[in-house]
Amino acid sequence: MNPKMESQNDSSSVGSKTGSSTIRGEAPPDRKIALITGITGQDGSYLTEFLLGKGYEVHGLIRRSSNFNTQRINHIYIDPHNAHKARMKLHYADLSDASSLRRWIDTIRPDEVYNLAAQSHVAVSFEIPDYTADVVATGALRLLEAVRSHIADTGRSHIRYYQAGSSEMFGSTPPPQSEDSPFHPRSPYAASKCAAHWYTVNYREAYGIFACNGILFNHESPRRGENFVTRKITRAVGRIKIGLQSKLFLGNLQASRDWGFAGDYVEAMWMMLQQEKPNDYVVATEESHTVEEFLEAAFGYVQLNWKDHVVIDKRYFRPAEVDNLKGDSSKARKVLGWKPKVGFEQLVKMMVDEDIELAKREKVLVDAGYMDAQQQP
Ligand code: NDP
Ligand code: GDR
Repeated sequence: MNPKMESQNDSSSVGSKTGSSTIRGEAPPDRKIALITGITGQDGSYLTEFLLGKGYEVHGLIRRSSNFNTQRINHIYIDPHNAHKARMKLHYADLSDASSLRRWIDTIRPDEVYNLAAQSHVAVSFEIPDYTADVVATGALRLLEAVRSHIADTGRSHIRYYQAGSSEMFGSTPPPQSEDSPFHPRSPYAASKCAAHWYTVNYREAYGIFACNGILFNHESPRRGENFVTRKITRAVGRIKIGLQSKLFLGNLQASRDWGFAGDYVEAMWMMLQQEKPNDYVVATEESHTVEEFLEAAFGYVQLNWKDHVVIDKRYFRPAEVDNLKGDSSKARKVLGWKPKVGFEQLVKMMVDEDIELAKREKVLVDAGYMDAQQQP
């Protein structure tokens, strides 16, 4: 256990007062305040770093879990007992609990709200469709409604809202996909993201809320969840190279994705909320590669042949697949001035390098008898 997080996890909120007082009253008046749902996820951690770098105070909503779920943000966590130094603050809430969302918006009084929380795994959404819809679709609606009613009660109409939309919404629509391409979702996750997209458009049109949809294509990093295909591959490459594993079980290798770097993509989220008018934007590298090409790049980088290690396992095929995603992000490039800095090869190398280091640390634990080498991610 990280002792720093113990004090965070044993209280209902960190570094903040509940009740009638507001957190805004404690912050310098010129400091912007952001509220992030999904702060413990891949994007939440990069966005928090980015906003702290811009001088923001960042509040994250975390959900209760039986194990600590803050690994991705531990390195930027400052104990709330050092309240004047801690500009990232965490609070318990859940997208399935409307009361918690409204309460924290009233207490934090944010300038910007980023809704990144989701059951974000496409294959898992076929296993738990009802829950996925509740968090991804209705969760977004609950948060929008909390923002709307907060504005109605306080008059704080300058508040801005970002919705984490996905290229999965395009589903079987052929590439290149832009803001004008029709949605044809192929999973409960994607259908739920479509609902969240249209709730966001509706709250913008109906109530004049500054609400934006970012339609982001796949973005990865060394912090990517270990059961998404890129990280699953780079984790395996690291462990195979260090001698902790020999086989990698995968599903469909022919699917093609437009893979970018998460650190680049969170900047686009922020840029959307700095515009004069709210709008929806596709964010993508405009380059697509198959899973097989990712395998070639990742194994090839450390002089391994993926064909010696990969075993096709039917359990990783989905009931409906999205075959080919390749974005057209010309609107984001023109209007926001955004463009990706990290290319495909660089992304693969970054992820493999980090996962080799991680495997080396695992090897020390295995050799000392503290870990079973069979414990594969
Ligand atoms: P992750 O799966 O890494 O993170 C998801 C976050 O949501 C975690 O912090 C998770 O908490 C939180 N969460 C899950 N369920 C709930 C809930 N019921 N209430 C509150 N929080 C919850 O996703 P990413 O960071 O990769 O993605 C961020 C967002 O962007 C997601 O909405 C995703 O669907 C979307 N997206 C992602 C893309 C990508 O390529 N990464 C592309 C397009 C869209 P915990 O840590 O406790 O699990
Ligand atoms: P995706 O990402 O579904 O695009 O959703 P994922 O990495 O899970 O799959 C990409 C492609 O790889 C194929 N695949 C496998 N996928 C996984 N997870 N595990 C395997 O073993 C495997 N073998 C082959 C898949 O079939 C698929 O075609 C991600 C998530 O981050 C979403 O939240 C986000 O909205 C979209 O990207 C854009």
